[in-house]
Amino acid sequence: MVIRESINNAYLLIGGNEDNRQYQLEQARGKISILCGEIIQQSAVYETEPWGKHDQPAFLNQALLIRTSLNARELMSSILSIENILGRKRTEKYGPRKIDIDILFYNEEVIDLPGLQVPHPQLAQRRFALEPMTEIAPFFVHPVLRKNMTELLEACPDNLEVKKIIG
Ligand code: PH2
Ligand code: MG
Ligand code: MG
Repeated sequence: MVIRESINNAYLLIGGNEDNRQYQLEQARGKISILCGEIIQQSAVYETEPWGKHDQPAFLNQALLIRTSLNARELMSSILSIENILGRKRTEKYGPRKIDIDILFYNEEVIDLPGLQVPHPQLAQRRFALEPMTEIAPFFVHPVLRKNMTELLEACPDNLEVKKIIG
């Protein structure tokens, strides 16, 4: 019997603003590639002004495209365990964190379950997510909003600073 694993594309956004931010992202990429799936594409790392709660350090953010045989729930639970392994403490909403891994898109699927909403419901309001997404997938169309990343970025009302880190 031949069992074929399904292949799925997921766009993730990783980020954090505590301790050594580059090191946390590096650790996250390592664990993601082992526990979730191969990283096919990655954006530059961006330093981004904190969104939602201003009195905290700037974040680093990066978008990834992974190829995964996990379904969306399995992917979410692997992500939660990676966040735990990397020492994420869940405290205040929008507050500081060592590492956050969000599923932005899972194929072109629309998923609305407790604790698992895909596409990420606030993507269009967040320049810190749209800039890195536009870098790696400018023509990827949002399955609900029916606009691509370039169009969403152009229309994004968020003007918090997002700058590419060189080197
Ligand atoms: N994540 C948040 C809240 N605010 N701001 C930036 N710049 N980057 C983030 O990743 C971020 C945030 C909650 O998940
Ligand atoms: Mg988040
Ligand atoms: Mg999260």
